[in-house]
Amino acid sequence: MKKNAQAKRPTAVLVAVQLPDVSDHTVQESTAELKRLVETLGFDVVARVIQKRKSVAGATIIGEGKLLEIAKLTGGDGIVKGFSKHTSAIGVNEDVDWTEDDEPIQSDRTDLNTKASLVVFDHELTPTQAKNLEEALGVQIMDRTGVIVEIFHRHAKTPAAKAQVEIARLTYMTPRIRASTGGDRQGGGIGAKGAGETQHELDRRRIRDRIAELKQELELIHREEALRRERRRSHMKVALVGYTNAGKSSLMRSLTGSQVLVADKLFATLDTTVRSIYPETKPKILITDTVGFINKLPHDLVASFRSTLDEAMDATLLLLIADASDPSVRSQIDTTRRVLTEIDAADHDLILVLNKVDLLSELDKAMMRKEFPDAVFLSTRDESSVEGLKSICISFFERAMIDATIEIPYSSGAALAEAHKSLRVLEENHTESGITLKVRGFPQDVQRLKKSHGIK
Ligand SMILES: Nc1nc2c(ncn2[C@@H]2O[C@H](COP(=O)(O)OP(=O)(O)OP(=O)(O)O)[C@@H](O)[C@H]2O)c(=O)[nH]1
Ligand SMILES: [Mg+2]
Repeated sequence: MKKNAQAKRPTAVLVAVQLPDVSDHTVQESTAELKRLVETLGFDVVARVIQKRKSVAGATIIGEGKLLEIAKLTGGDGIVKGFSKHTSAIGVNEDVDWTEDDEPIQSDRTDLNTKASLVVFDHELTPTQAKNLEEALGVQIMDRTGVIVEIFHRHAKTPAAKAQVEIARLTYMTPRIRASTGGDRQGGGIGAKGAGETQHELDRRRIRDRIAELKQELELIHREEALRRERRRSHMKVALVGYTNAGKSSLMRSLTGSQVLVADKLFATLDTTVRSIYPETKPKILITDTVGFINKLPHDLVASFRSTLDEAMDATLLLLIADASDPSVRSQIDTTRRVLTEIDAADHDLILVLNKVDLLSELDKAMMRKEFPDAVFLSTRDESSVEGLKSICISFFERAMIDATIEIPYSSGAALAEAHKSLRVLEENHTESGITLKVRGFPQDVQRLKKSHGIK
């Protein structure tokens, strides 16, 4: 039953160009990740094509021979119409090195009778390249960015995430409108102007207006979020950051007992969730789950998700979660650190958490412990290891706390309520003039309480 359902999944072919400065390992890692991205979109990947070339310029990115080979998998004729006649018009880069390596296509499935309905390139395609490839291969063409944008589009749940993704999607689509509409008007010739041109302009203006509208909507949402953040202002905030699928949401579940979405998909989480650690501590430790990172994350998406990450940047402590069982764990950690630098969070206190150790052999575990002596090793499926991490977080905050004595007059009920909220009250003594509290908390919180209520 299940097998049948799987057989019905549409199929896709992956294509990557290996540039001279890119190692075999990197290109394998990148296409393996692209495979997971494409699978997240619901496709079975049936073949992987890697071609060594000097550049990704040129009308079709890959050489003519390889294009013909791929066309056999998709049912296309492998020919870009008008290719020889209009080379300059369709943007062939004359300097391209057409030398092809003759490695056969790596097929992930022996049965290639069904034609693939999608070809995905591990590079950003120019609109013209995408159009040429679509013509030659006769099926839908996507690039890495397009795949990620589509996954984000499908997974966005909250109004903020939806608006952010829509902006990224429209920004991605705008330059591509002309190329695809142009394809429908082949008779008019490439670059011809006329009624169609006005339509493009109209479409583009509509998109620009829609983007402006969405940005306004987002602005409002962000203001509300900033207010909410302000209300729960706390120095005991921990943000879970890391590569997509590392297990951030699973850890969020085990640390807080909340039911956030966990899924074996890339970019399952697009919305920031904040919950307090369970059982609750005094003051409360808040945990934030965030959107995952990925290598080569398109710039527009990074920009649109920056605001989502504000919540994380607001945290005092970052837990960098990485999947210890993934062969590319090192580059995942590097990517995460790089993104943290980009969003000015590189100097936050950070603990490296290597997750999914249940999938490691004893030998691998020992080797990784040697390589990452400061990391916390755990499995979100092992309660005791999660408890260990919880204690590490609690003692991290305890170290920064001080003990203080505060005298609150009976007239200041608000101050008493705030003390109970933001500090740990160790002792409460009622005297003639008021209440004397012995508290433990962050120096900043003690100061703020005293200052805002004018008390000693
Ligand atoms: N074997 C094993 N699998 C785990 C562990 N922790 C999480 N997983 C699985 O890893 C997959 C991804 O988990 P998530 O918690 O959704 O990962 P995430 O980091 O939130 O991913 P995104 O939201 O996509 O960025 C799920 O299938 C989890 O069940 C673990 O300790 N061991
Ligand atoms: Mg998640």
